[in-house]
Amino acid sequence: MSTKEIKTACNRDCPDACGMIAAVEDGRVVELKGDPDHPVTRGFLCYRTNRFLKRQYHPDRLTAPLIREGDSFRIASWDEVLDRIASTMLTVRDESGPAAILHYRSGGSLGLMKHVTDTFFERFGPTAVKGGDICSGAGEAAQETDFGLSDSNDLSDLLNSRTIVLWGKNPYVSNVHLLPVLKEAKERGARIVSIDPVRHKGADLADLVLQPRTGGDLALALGVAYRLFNNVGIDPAAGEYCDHLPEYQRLVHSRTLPEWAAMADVPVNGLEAFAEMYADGPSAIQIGWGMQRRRNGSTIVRAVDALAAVSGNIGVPGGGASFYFQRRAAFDTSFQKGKAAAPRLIPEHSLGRSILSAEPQVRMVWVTCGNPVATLPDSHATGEALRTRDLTVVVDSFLTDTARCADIVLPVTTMLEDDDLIGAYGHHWLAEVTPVADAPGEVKTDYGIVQALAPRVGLNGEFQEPVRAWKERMLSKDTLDALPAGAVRNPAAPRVLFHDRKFPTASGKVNLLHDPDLAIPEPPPDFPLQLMALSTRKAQCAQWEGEEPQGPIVATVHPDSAARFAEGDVAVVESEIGTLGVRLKFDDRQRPGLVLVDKCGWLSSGRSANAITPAWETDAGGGAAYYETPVRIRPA
Ligand SMILES: Nc1nc2c(c(=O)[nH]1)N[C@H]1C(S)=C(S)[C@@H](COP(=O)(O)OP(=O)(O)OC[C@H]3O[C@@H](n4cnc5c(=O)[nH]c(N)nc54)[C@H](O)[C@@H]3O)O[C@H]1N2
Ligand SMILES: Nc1nc2c(c(=O)[nH]1)N[C@H]1C(S)=C(S)[C@@H](COP(=O)(O)OP(=O)(O)OC[C@H]3O[C@@H](n4cnc5c(=O)[nH]c(N)nc54)[C@H](O)[C@@H]3O)O[C@H]1N2
Ligand code: SF4
Ligand SMILES: [Mo]
Repeated sequence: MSTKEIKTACNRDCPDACGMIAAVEDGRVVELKGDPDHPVTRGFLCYRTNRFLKRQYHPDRLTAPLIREGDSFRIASWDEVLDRIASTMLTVRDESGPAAILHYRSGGSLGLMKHVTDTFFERFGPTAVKGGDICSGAGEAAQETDFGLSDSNDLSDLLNSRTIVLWGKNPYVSNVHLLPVLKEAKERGARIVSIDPVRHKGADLADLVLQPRTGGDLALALGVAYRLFNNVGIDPAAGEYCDHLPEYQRLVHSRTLPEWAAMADVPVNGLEAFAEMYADGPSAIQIGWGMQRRRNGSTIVRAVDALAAVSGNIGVPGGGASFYFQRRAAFDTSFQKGKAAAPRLIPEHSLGRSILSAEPQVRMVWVTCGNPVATLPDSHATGEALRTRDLTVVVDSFLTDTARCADIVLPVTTMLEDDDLIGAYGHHWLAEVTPVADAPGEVKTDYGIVQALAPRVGLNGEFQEPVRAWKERMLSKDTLDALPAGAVRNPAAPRVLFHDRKFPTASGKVNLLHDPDLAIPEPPPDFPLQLMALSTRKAQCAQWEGEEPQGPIVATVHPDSAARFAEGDVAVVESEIGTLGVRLKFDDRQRPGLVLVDKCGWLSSGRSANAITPAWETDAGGGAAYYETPVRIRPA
């Protein structure tokens, strides 16, 4: 049998947006490799996508629509499910208005064609959509407030840095294609600083490691700025491109350096060493996504931004405060208005409770590219909310925790069967997702589902166009024609962001943080520990490759945090909203006070940290303060 190699791209919720090469035999992918010609992928894939074929050809894959019958599902025809969905959509719109329908989309695929599903609900309603963003909302809000937008210097510009700060970022797990760039920068003499309350492998790369208390980064950033003001000095030109410099300076001097270090719970000489390395620039800060998932998360990112700005590290090669790459910047999605058009927004961080208490009622929910029962805070409330609507439709390729709460489950393609375009949030390259595998059974793409549903609810025309027409609407023809040969760098993306020191803020200058709430949230005395459910290299959020682990989830703690227990004990981690069975693992390199588990375990396997994670919001941007969950450990 002849094997064909076809280029495609990974569409998963990951900063790297890898170029892939699929070896295909008779419509079946037999091997997936990293594209050696993709400048960021460099020929390798991550742990989870190296094992994607297990998922692709898993016997549990959904291949036909399912409809609820009592406590279980039966297989149904597309006609039956689409007729039922269409009739509910029309009735609910008629009786209660389109705000009674919620279209919820998460990051199962970052493909641009997923915007067409949004557009379908916008044209039909507009319906309600999610408000805020649990993943990166707090950090994006911070950067938009400070700089007017959130974007980055070119990824390769890190090779111009003398100092690179991994501030709350674990590239070995969540951003593996940053590693070759960091290693090359090190070979060229750059020093790396890692700042993370959690000790992880990223520390192995670092010349300096600080483990501040969680949320203490605000004090740490202000302490470093203190040292700059009092020693080497800040950028003499900072006043020309920064607003609120005098107020910021007063803020920085409102505590002494030892006081800032104590607030952050780092040694004074550690803070000083960090400040010295940072001052010896150009210095680039890689702001991780983790530390903004806190109640003071947006303020932390604002403090880091301000430090980068006053030290002269914004708008220069080798500098920057990189939180995000504008992955949609090359695409024209003006055919939809998004949140601006929605009649109401249901906050994502508290989706379940917000649906349950919404007035007027949310009667129908459509979930696509997401598994919110496993991945949003307060799993039980999310499940109850979905189970108690007139109609809940879930579009997925597996019977996830969320799909189990649906009335109708629609089987959808995987990334190897989809036809789409992507940008990246970890670099500036664009790529095309090519259908390299035949879709099994009656599986459709998200767009195929919209195409079949549209005529049933009176929407025609644009939703009958071929995928290519949407792609042409979104991307210039030149770029589109170049993509089959491999990734293309977004021609409009900056090499050095803000190189002219002009910022799209109201005044055209950086808006320096100057009046923050300095309080660092503390756990209450009866729940003295903090649960942090963090990314694992073995899973993409709640998508485990191969088999999902079974048995109690492993909780890693400093031995002092579980003094009454022995390593390997089964215990119960308890928060104010629930309990989670765990197996304890001791690690004395971790900070006492933290309980570390893998994120997005399944509720149905008893491994969901989100079952005990309350729905707390970040200080801006509608993020979820996942990592602040106060807990205690008790015997099982
Ligand atoms: N293997 C794998 N890769 C993934 C994912 C996955 O599930 N698995 N998920 C993807 C997704 S959805 C996203 S959004 C991205 C980003 O995914 P994340 O895993 O969220 O990204 P990180 O930037 O590594 O942020 C996590 C780090 O933040 C640290 N952190 C938490 N609180 C604090 C704090 O208060 N201060 C400091 N300094 N650090 C703190 C944590 O200890 C951890 O090391 O990665 C994607 N990549
Ligand atoms: N406690 C805790 N919880 C967390 C986090 C944490 O750090 N701690 N991280 C959070 C973060 S950063 C994020 S981004 C969220 C992620 O939350 P989700 O986006 O809900 O995460 P996934 O488990 O990846 O769910 C995506 C689903 O989409 C499906 N899918 C894949 N491709 C397609 C497609 O083309 N079409 C359709 N319709 N479906 C598709 C997959 O099968 C999968 O079930 O989780 C969050 N949850
Ligand atoms: S999940 Fe991320 S690192 Fe893994 S193959 Fe996809 S884009 Fe690359
Ligand atoms: Mo995310």
